[in-house]
Amino acid sequence: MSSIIEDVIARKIFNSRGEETIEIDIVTTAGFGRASAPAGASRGKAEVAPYPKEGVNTAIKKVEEFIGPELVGLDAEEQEEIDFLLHEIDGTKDFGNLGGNTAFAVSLATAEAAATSYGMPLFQHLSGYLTNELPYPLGNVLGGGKHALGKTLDIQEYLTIPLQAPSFSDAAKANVLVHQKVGVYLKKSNKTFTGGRGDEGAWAPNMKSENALRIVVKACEEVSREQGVGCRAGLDVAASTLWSQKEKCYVYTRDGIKRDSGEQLEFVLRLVEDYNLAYVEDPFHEEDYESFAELTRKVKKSLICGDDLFVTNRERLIRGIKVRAANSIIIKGNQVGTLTDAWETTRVAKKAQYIPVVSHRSGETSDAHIAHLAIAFSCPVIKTGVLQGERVAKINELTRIEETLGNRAKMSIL
Ligand code: 2PG
Ligand code: MG
Repeated sequence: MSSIIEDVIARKIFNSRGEETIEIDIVTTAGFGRASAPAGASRGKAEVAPYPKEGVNTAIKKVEEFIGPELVGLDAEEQEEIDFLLHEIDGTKDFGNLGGNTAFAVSLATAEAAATSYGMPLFQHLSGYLTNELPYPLGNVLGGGKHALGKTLDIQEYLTIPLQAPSFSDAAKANVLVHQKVGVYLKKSNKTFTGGRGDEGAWAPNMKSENALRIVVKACEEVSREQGVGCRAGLDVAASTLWSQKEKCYVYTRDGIKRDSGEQLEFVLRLVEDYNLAYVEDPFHEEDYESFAELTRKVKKSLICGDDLFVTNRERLIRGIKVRAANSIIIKGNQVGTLTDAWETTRVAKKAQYIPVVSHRSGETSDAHIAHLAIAFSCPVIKTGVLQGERVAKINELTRIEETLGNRAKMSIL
């Protein structure tokens, strides 16, 4: 059998922020898989633990002492069994023992090792030969919050999505053009702008929330006119990072404004309407299911997406579905730990007609597997930045997949 696991190797590498992270190699009789874990800066409270509390070195030791010996001899094709085993070895509810990042890197490397054992691309190994739909790229062009230093924007991410792009490569190009135009406008409107960017390659100017949104929307409209790709703007408010539990309000430090829950709802709703936003992620803090539900009821043509709210966790999603909080969910494998967990949550989302959005994290490596996951999980949207090596690694992988699919390649229906 080509996919029997012969070796498991763990090492420490750096992510795009220079933080240590884990990389796993899985060697099978005829294949090889390598995967590394990303890292969040604005993490949801209910995410699994990223590493054992002693850090990455301990995670590596645990792979060598416990995971490797258990996996050697198993068939890498048995993804569910291996993911279940990772939970068993860990023995906690939140991967506190092994670390969710450790589990995720092992899980993903296993999937890739199985795919290469049979000479298949990862997305085809996971979902079969008929799979042919590419996601729309949702790209971060401007931002601040926890992803930038100093006096910058209160809202974490200003995004663009080209919803009428005829192909993935047209869509990717449109996002780059929006990023470029936003840079030109920022330079014009602010003489002191240095061209500084945040963790995900988005511009990080010192300006007020709504002024920034005007610039992004203008750039989206111009690129749409020039390229015919229907670019619309979106936001990741990452509102848990603005929420003050003590004051019971959202504190916009740069804007010098505080908003209680009702005011936050009005504010976000007005932005959606005035700027025709296609997408709003985490407009409320991670425990406010009610406000999510109220906003979702009031918007007609936008995705309201839960990231910190759901943390890719099936139970949290089910709680949200019951009250129709949000209509979309961010899928980040390392928030739950294994591919099987992430897929299970995606499946529940699809059944409830929530749009799953496979996503990068602010600290990334050049690992491009989420490109394959977006297709395999048939996610109509992938959130993965526009510029910088670790972001374009995913975009470029999707361009290659589009080429491989040839005439069969289609953009998703959204
Ligand atoms: C987010 C992500 C990625 P982080 O909030 O959606 O953009 O940020 O990885 O820091 O959680
Ligand atoms: Mg987010």
